[in-house]
Amino acid sequence: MSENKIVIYGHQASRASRPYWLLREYGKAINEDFLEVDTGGPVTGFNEVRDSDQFLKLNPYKLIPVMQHGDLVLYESQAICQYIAEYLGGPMSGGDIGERARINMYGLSSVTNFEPNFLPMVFGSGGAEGRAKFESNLQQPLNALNVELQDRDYLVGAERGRFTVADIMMASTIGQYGRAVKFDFSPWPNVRDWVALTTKRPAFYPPRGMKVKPQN
Ligand SMILES: N[C@@H](CCC(=O)N[C@@H](CS)C(=O)NCC(=O)O)C(=O)O
Repeated sequence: MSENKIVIYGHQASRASRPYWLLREYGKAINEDFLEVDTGGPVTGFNEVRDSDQFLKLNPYKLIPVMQHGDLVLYESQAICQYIAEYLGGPMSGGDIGERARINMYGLSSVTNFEPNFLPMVFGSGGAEGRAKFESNLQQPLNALNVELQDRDYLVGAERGRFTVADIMMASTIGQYGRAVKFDFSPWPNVRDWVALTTKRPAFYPPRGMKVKPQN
């Protein structure tokens, strides 16, 4: 990496987990290769960092994650993931304009087709009735993804595909939240297999000792 380390504002128990997962896939170590600024998170409670003038200058929307790399500042977790993959390159990034476009498509699909129904289940929104509604809303997108995955292991790349940042962006909602709520993927066997393949990767898990709760 350049002398300017990538700095991520955000906690592992937040959407910042997406760029952290990607950085671990690249073998990058926290504090050695990139920096985490612990803002707290929606599960653990936010700390004072997000209210600071410094943070609000970076992201007036006051949301995490935020990435700073030299003079570049980005918010939106999927845009941050795509920048990091472009910056670090290799097979996890798009090899040509078509692959880059498909990666962008999956970044958007993740947060439009899937997140609005998976994330509220994590928070138990609407109780049993809410859960039934979110599950019902997910039928069609999961049918579609099951078709897309019928001849491939990964979302982007020739033939059966290769693991890319697109899988991270999609599995961050479908796989991570789906597993958290014990979602039954069995009606969609191709999705079920892809969720298993992506979320069993060692880099999916924060390393032992990494902060997942605010420190007192
Ligand atoms: N679309 C944004 C969503 C960002 C977002 O809502 N982040 C949450 C934490 S995961 C947050 O900062 N919430 C604080 C709040 O709503 O006040 C992204 O993917 O980065």
